[in-house]
Amino acid sequence: MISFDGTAVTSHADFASPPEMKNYGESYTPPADVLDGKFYSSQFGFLADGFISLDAGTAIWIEMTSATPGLEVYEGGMRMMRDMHTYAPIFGTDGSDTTWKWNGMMHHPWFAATNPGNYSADFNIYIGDEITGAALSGYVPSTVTLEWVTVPAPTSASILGLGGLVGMRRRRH
Ligand SMILES: [Cu+2]
Repeated sequence: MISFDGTAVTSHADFASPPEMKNYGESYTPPADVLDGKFYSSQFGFLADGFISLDAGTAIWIEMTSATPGLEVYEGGMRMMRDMHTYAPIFGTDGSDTTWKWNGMMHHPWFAATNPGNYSADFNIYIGDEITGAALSGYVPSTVTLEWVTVPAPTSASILGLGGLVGMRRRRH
């Protein structure tokens, strides 16, 4: 949840326990195939907490300032609009910029990792030049930390509950 009062950015993450990054052992059609063979989660999303009014020429930028090695991030969007997700690497993944301009819309990035473990990432959310992302003086940034835990690839027995079997048959026919 991100808010801005004209001077200060504030942010907070609501989670009782770190969400799970799961490896479903599936293959996806490009560009979503960046998640193949990985643990991943899109549970966290950047969301405006109330109305945000920005000064002309400024934007809200989100920088990943540090993260557990091996954590990857890909551009997502609204969870219901998966077809619109670019899956482009962001926040330093694959040499991408560590900063990312947020357009104020709900955005669930895809957080992924190849190796099991506990992951966390620290973000600095600040007001910057809308073109360059350079931080602007006179504004107060906010930091937030997100965490995940990986869970093992489910066995075929646990994936295929009765509902799963029915779903698969329908898709095949
Ligand atoms: Cu959402």
